[in-house]
Formats: sequence, C-alpha cells, structure tokens
Amino acid sequence: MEEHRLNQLSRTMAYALRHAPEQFSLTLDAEGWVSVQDLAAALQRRRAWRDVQEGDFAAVISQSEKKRYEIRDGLIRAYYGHSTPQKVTKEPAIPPEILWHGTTRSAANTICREGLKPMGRQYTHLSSDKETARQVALRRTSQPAILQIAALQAHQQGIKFYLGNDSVWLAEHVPPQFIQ
Ligand code: HQG
Repeated sequence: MEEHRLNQLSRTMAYALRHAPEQFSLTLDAEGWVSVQDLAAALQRRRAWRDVQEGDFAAVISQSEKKRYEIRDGLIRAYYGHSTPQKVTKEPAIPPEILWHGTTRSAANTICREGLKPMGRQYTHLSSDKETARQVALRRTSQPAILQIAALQAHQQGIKFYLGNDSVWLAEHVPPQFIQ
C-alpha cells in the first residue's frame, strides 16, 4: 500500500479505535483492544477499504514516526487519544520529574489559570521531551507555547499519570500549580 493510502488508513484506524468504534460495529474492551480480524472485516464492509488486509495495519505502524497503535496476540489498540464515552483503562505509572505540553499561546494562558484538562479526550496528553511537545503544538499553531509540567511532584501529591507510549504520557486534570 502506498504511503498516502497508509496515512488515510491510519486516520480511519484512529476513528475506529479512538473515537467511534460503534460506527464500525466494534466494541473496545476495557483496555481499548479489538481483534485485528474484526477491524479488518469492519473496514472491508466500507467501499473505500474493501481491499484492506490485516497486514496493512502492521504496515501503518511500521511506516509511521508516531507510535499510535499496538498489535499483540491478534489484537490491536490505540496507545492514546481516546474520546469514547467508556474510559479506557491505562496502566498507572510514576512519571519522570518533568513532562511537557505543547499548545497554542491562548490555550496556554487558560491552562496556566485552570490547569490542563482532557477537553475532548479521556485523558490529558503530555510529551516526554520538549521537541515532541513542539511538534504537538505545531499541529495547531506556528507559534507554539511549551509548558513545563512538574510531573513527579504532581504524582507525589496525588495526580494520576499513565503510560501512553514512549513519548506520550497521559494524566487526569493537572492543576495549575504544577505548570509553568
Ligand atoms: C488544550 C496527537 C483550554 C490543549 C498529538 C490542546 C498528541 C486547554 C487541546 C495527542 C485546556 C486538546 C493529543 C484548558 C488543555 N483550557 N485549552 N484548561 N487544557 N487544553 O488534541 O495534547 O497525531 O485533545 O493544550 O500529537 O493537542 O493524533 O490534545 O491544545 O500526542 O496521534 O486543549 O494527539 O497525536 O487537544 O494532542 P487534543 P493534544 P496523533
């Protein structure tokens, strides 16, 4: 499958695995997994994807710089990004001392007042390094605002953090006193 089509497939996978599984007659389990076979069958019912093969999902994963999806034992899930009403269980973990969040200048102002909120997703998303945060912000603005999060301190004061992938961490609401 050529690169452009793999990117389109990745978007469709995000829709099915993060946002609207029911539109594909799929049900995520508690940790966000569905069977690879069921995902392929669900996509094949749509004209645009009737030729999709199970191996194409692995191709999406290997051609992408971002680690968005994980395949294990015939199952597939998104690492992060979910907005389905049923909250996906993530593995709690002790965060590094500092995490980063890249956003627009105007959102950064609000975040410094109100803290980081999950907004449309189930969790807030944090980056393990400043450059990743900058890339996240550049999706929305040419003038990124990069916030530094005292993650370990927040964790020690009861804010829960969870593993996303190597460069994306998840958290519940992060209050403003941990953000600068
Ligand atoms: C902002 C992409 C006002 C927050 C990325 C962000 C990431 C607030 C937006 C992943 C706020 C939510 C997630 C508050 C947070 N007031 N605005 N109190 N708290 N915000 O897309 O972090 O390519 O849900 O700053 O790379 O931008 O899809 O989160 O601007 O890893 O794989 O509300 O999605 O990955 O936006 O991005 P999002 P995000 P993929």
